[in-house]
Amino acid sequence: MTSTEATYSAADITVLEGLEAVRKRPGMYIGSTGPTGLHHLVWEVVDNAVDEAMAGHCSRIVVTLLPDGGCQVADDGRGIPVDQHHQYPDLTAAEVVLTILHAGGKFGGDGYKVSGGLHGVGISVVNALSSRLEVDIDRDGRRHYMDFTDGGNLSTRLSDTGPSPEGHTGTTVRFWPDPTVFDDVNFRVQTLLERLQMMAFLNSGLEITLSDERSTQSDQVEPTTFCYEGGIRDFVEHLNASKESLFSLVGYLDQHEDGNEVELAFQWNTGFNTDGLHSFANGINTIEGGMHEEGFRSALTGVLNRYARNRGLLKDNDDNLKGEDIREGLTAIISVRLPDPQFEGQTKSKLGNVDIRSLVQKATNDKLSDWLEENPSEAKRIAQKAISAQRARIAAQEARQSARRKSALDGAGMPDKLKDCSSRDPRESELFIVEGDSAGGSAVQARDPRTMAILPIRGKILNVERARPDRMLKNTEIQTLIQAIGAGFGDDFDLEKIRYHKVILLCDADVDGSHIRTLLLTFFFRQMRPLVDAGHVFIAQPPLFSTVVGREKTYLKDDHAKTAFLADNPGHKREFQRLKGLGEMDFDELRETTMEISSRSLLQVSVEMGSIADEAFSVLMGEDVESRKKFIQTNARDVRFLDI
Ligand code: 0RA
Repeated sequence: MTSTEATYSAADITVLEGLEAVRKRPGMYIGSTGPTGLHHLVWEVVDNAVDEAMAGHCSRIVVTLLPDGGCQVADDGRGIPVDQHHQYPDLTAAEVVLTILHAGGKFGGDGYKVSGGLHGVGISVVNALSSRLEVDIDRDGRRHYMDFTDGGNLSTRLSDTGPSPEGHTGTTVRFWPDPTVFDDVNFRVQTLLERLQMMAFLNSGLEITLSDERSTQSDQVEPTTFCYEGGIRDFVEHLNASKESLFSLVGYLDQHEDGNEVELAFQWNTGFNTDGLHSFANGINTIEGGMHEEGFRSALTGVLNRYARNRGLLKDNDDNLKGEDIREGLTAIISVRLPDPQFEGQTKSKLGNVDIRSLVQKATNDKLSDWLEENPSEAKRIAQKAISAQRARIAAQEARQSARRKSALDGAGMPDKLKDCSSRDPRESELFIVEGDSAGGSAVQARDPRTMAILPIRGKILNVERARPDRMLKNTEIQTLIQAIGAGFGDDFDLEKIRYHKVILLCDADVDGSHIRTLLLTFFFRQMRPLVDAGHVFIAQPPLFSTVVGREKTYLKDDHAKTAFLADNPGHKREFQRLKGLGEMDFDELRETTMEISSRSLLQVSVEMGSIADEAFSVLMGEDVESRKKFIQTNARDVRFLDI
């Protein structure tokens, strides 16, 4: 952070426009008059305070949502200048800053080396869009006050109201957004918290507090203070907190040159995501990326390839690591500060300054190489992870190609284990996926061979939630499933090509059976989602009990069904037979139970279930049997029984 001496005065403030235009076309200045625009007012004032912090003059910012709907932003910066303005001899500098558009001192003056570009429309915009605005300025040992009404009309001129607290300087702005301008003037705590936290991360050591004093609001919170001595290092740690990091160290480097600054923090986690790179320019999240990201990506790729070659981790014949291999599991923050940021792109959040690319590239080249030398065990783990990502990428590519070749051979590629049905009409064809070879054998005998196909699956299939595509495709059970269904997988899945309109999972009614069923559902949900969404996936469950009523055998699904049956039939004296797992059933039992049940009441994993939030699904998919059971119990009502 650069410190500028207090040579800045009213003379530096350049004046561009009046406030009328802002009220006529608010969208032009703050984006919209919806929630985004409303919160923009807060960012504008806070950005001014953060600028003071970046100039080295402010260490605390307190944002308070006032009981009557106003918002107060207090900082301990130098205070807005209170002297007479050179261009407007009748006005003080503070009055100019609050009433003349673009008079923040950021445009043209050299008072600030670096400032936010996106929100830097000037604090006068906040005034223009507020029904009331009040300012307290502590400066030169005196307290000053002024206020405005109805969109920036000076109501109480800047006046000295007495001494300021001993040694205190700073600015406090209170504003009440104009309800005739905004659709809704309620601030949202979560929106404010998220952004204030981000600002605290990007300005190490700066303390930012949010306090909500609105009594009638339901989302009232205790004051929250953000302050990060580690800055973007803490940001990376925060982003990786919910993940398993590859090593505990967070890497960091920075470089200053010609008034530009770049800061970089990074850590890898054990996951497979490649989208963990976040970039900022002058504190603004450049979600569309730009030159700083480009510079970093290309240098990162170069540095790691050189490292892996020099250490012999990559052999002469090995291909270079691709950027995506290296970025797998990377969480990184790039923060650059520059005097004249060019924001481009659809949402004006792409940094266009070409100089920044070479600056970031150079900084990363020099300093990341050093960091790798200084941290050999971390460096090795990063390289190893990238190499395994590379192998996975190549293997997945090959597997996809061979899967495509196989499906091109149409039918010829059907797995041996599949006992297909003779019908070629998918609408009447059913695929029974059966747990275990012996159950598969019985099912083959019990089936109607015209419309029912049987595919035995051995044991636990791979949890696709925890494997990259290449490993998934190496799994024979998964290959078999993909071939049998015949419509590809992942992004290439084509619902038009499915060979069966019913894919029915037959698993034992025990814990293992439910685990296997969950793994299969996970696979369908992740890799053949349209199949689930279109209602083609079913579960058949063999009953746990049977008993005889009169001359008829009755099947009872589970303990619950048995209890209910006894309540309905208090006089029932006959024994209950506990049925065995699918694999131990003989031909007759299987025909009498499973197939019977499967054609009468099937549990359809319907769109309702598919639309249960993804996170619920991940609980369902987890290894933890208890939480899965609990999930199934609590969501049972979302799962529809289908009678056919
Ligand atoms: C113009 C010039 C200077 C500071 C500010 C504006 C300023 C604005 C706001 C808005 C909220 N808090 C603020 N703090 C400062 C430079 C002052 C100097 O050179 O002493």
